[in-house]
Amino acid sequence: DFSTVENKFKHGISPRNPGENLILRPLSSGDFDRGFLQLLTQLTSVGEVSRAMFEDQFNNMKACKNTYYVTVIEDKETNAVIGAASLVCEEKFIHATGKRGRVEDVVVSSDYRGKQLGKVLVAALTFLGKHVGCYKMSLECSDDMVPFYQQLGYIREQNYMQQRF
Ligand code: 16G
Repeated sequence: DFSTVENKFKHGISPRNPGENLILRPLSSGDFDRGFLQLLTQLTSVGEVSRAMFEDQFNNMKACKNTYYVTVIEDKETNAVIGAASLVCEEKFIHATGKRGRVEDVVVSSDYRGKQLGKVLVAALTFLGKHVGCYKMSLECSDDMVPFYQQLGYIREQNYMQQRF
């Protein structure tokens, strides 16, 4: 029931109806051939990922019950994956053995920007996180993306720290 998030969109767009010929659905193993990895290169470095590596990782994630909700938008006309984002649910001891939800790897193909598709992806995953019982949702983003996430209910808080290897 996406009705609670549907008022955030213009022109009748919503997670249920992302646009003409577009569908929002979970990642499938066949998305290797629909340009899923090529799409991710628009976000960051993907590296050399063979079909076997992709399938292994797909199965690893699937084996982690209720943890990885990798979601894509497919253009049914071209059979291409043109948007993607993941909800990752992290199990905790705190918050009465609660779950923390993270929005990760949000990307919309350059040809499809300005159609509210990022919003569709993040709103759907935020809704899903709440629905599966996450006590909070969080994400990391660049300064220029702050207003985008604010409109979806995210509040800037604390510091993001990292160390790279
Ligand atoms: C952004 C992404 C994060 C992704 C990272 C990749 C969102 C909300 N944030 O921070 O999920 O993993 O970029 O960049 O999509 P990296 O390759 O520098 O880690």
